[in-house]
Amino acid sequence: MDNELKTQPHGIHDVEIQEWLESLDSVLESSGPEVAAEILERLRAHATVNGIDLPFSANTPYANTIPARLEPLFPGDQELERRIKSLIRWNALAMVVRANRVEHNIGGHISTYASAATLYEVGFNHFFRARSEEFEGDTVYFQGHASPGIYARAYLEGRISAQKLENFRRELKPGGGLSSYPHPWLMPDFWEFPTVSMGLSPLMAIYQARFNRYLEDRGMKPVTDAKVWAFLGDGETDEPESLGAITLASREKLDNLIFVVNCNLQRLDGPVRGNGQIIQELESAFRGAGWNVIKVLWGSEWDPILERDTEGLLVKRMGELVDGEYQKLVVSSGAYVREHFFGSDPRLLQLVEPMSDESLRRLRLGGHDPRKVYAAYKAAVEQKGKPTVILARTIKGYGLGEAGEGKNVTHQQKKLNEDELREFRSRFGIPLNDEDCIEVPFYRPAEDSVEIQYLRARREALGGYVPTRSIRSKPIVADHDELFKEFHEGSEGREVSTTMAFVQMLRKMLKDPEIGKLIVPIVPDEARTFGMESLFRTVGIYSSIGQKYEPVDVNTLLYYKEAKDGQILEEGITEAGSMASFIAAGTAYATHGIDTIPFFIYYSMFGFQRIGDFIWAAADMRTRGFMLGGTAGRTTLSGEGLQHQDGNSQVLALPVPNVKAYDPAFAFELAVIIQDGIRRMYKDGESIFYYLTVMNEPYAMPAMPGDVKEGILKGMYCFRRAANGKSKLRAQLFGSGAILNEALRAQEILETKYGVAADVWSVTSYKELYNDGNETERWNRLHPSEKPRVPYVSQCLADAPGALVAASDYLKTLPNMISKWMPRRLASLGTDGFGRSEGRTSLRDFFEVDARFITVATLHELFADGKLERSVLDKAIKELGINADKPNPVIS
Ligand SMILES: Cc1ncc(C[n+]2csc(CCOP(=O)(O)OP(=O)(O)O)c2C)c(N)n1
Ligand SMILES: [Mg+2]
Repeated sequence: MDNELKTQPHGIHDVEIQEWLESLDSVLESSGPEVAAEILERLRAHATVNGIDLPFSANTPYANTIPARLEPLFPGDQELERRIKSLIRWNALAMVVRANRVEHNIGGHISTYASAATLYEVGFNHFFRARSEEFEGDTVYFQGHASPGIYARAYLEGRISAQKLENFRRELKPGGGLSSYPHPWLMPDFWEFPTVSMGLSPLMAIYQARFNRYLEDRGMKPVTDAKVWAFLGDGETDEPESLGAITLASREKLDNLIFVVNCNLQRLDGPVRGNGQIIQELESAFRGAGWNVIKVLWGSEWDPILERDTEGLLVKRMGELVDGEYQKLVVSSGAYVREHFFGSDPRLLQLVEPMSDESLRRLRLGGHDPRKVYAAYKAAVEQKGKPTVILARTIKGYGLGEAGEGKNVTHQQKKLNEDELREFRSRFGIPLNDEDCIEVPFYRPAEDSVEIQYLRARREALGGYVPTRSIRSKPIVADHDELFKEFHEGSEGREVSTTMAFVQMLRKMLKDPEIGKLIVPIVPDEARTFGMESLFRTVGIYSSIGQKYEPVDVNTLLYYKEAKDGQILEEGITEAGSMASFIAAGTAYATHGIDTIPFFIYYSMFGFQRIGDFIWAAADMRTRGFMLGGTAGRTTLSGEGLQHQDGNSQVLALPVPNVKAYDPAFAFELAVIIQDGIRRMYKDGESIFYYLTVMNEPYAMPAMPGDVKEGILKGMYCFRRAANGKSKLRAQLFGSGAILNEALRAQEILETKYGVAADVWSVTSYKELYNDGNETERWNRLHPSEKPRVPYVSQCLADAPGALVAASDYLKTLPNMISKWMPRRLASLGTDGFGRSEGRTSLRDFFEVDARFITVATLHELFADGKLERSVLDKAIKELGINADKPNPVIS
């Protein structure tokens, strides 16, 4: 009776709503969910036609996506799995607490894994398949801060020793330790993917899943049902990279991709969305992007209450609270939950009347309930045609109780007092007495215990241990001399740019019987800029669905050809996405046992500067391949101005230890570097990758002047000696990239006008020279009683007379950093400062790196050494038309 009288807003009687709900229930029962969905869809269309303005919402109610009645049976031994998980929880906590007892503030995280333990354990026991000879295996990106839990599991699995665990975050201790986070560079047999710089792994996982499809569609690996799993934090989703590529995943129908977002509603400082609901926000973003979204919000204890709630009041109430309120409930008593959550409506209170306060406090969340998590994972791996995201609600610091559960400070909690340790021990049933427990020892049951036996059996059934990294590809064999020889000859006067020369090399490599198939050209919507459009037709642009349209330029020779077995990854305007493809292709030697050779060519300013952190991750991951910064050089790229003209990237490449950075001037230099790079990476298996700047300024490519290969690779060689080596006035000019031509012109001016005989050196890599110099110095310092070694730069210049002048299209710091190994003072010219929209000639005047400025710098050095009259210098400045009072390009 009561109900009938109640009204909702707008004067609707509850009974009216009840009738609609009941008729839907009966359709559901008699005809099933598909028919019910169809009716609702028709109803929605009918409403729209009749002018009803239905608010758009991509959200579903704040409830589990999979209702209890559709849950599959849990296939494992739940109690045993709980015990194993508890041991892992304990050891994960122990390694952080112990590490911080030994060394105050060494860091580590407890609460992230504490919240995610069930999400991982269900995966480890039932889903993550290992890589093997027969099966490529699943790919798992672990949340970086959850690493203690992953180590603790590997300890139980017998893969990591107690000593290593003891040395968590103390990698330099005898016997080694464990890196703070997943770093393949530091633990190359264990970790595969660096994930701790947040936002990188979701994007990398998407492109990894797409690259797996690319390999299948090109017939390079068998079609399998292997999955890519990415575990993320809910706070992490605020990084633009996290959601930045989710539409690619749905567009490409990547049903081999599963995101698991650990929604503990907290990040480092506090709630992710105190005043909102992060789960609903993510649901609408992912659903809007076409993903399958599975929410795992409530644990099994809620099911009977939900069942009693025939009016949908509880689900409605669940959707009313903001995250800040939910967080408060986590840290509150059962009585508080009753009053503040259920107390909003007497009918809700009635639903939980028979339950004690304690049982209200113990109502679990979905992400802590293995049955709910299993159901979600099973649905995710069975999903067809779409990627899946699982939004699992958890509690940050779960199980830490007073020590941090659900508290704002929990992210950084690293120490527990004695009571807190005992409490944690009791809660998870760790068999340690009160005394032992406060020492926080690692605990591993005997090898023949049921726990260890079960854990091993589960992993055996899933093919082995995860994570494991191993190199599975076979080295390539040929040396490809024939392929590259043509480029040693020069262009016979024809003017070409190094970019054009590169594209020619690429075309030849694509035809090579050994490496042709392995090449993966990657472009972020820039192929035409680099003159690569001819490749569209010859090798095709990869498209998982081929080409459903007739391209507008089909009648031309170089039409835009998309194909299912296309080789080019034309990524569109996303340097980050392209880099993620580069990483996937450049690590396929480990993930797939396939030696794909990526060539990623892009606008050089948008590489190291824009996506530096992805490049750092690529380095950590031991990625192999070639990055080509096209349209490079602050003065060589004319017209484009301040945001395009790159004088930075050769400097920004310095900190990445395993990047070989070269600024070649000529086609033969490029050929030598690429050929050697292929040998080092794909034959000798070195964990290096290359950064090559290529330019768009056309000039005649000379032939290789003798055998200078070694010099090219080491970083410098003498390209053209002075005609008159006996001259009194001598100089050494160092040029790189397109600026080498300015040095060559300066050589002529100096000789013809001022009687200075200059040798010209091509400096292909300041980075190589710098590393060599430092390494030599270091060796000498540590081996004082041995014959000192001589840096390569010093060797080259041992007998080189005269003034020293360097010019490059990058910052002056590049030449300056090797000057200390030169026999005398060095004058450096470079392009420090903001670019300008101008032509090359004006730009080189503006930045003072052209032949005239090189000439003046040389004359000035000779004057400073007392070898030249000041009047000659003064005259030269005038003669060469240099404005001595022009603004300083660095700050103008
Ligand atoms: C790019 C980046 N910025 C900042 C950090 C520092 N940081 C580490 S963990 C963390 C909070 C993580 O919150 P969330 O993603 O919700 O993960 P949770 O620990 O809650 O599971 C922050 C800010 C980082 N690791 N990476
Ligand atoms: Mg979080």
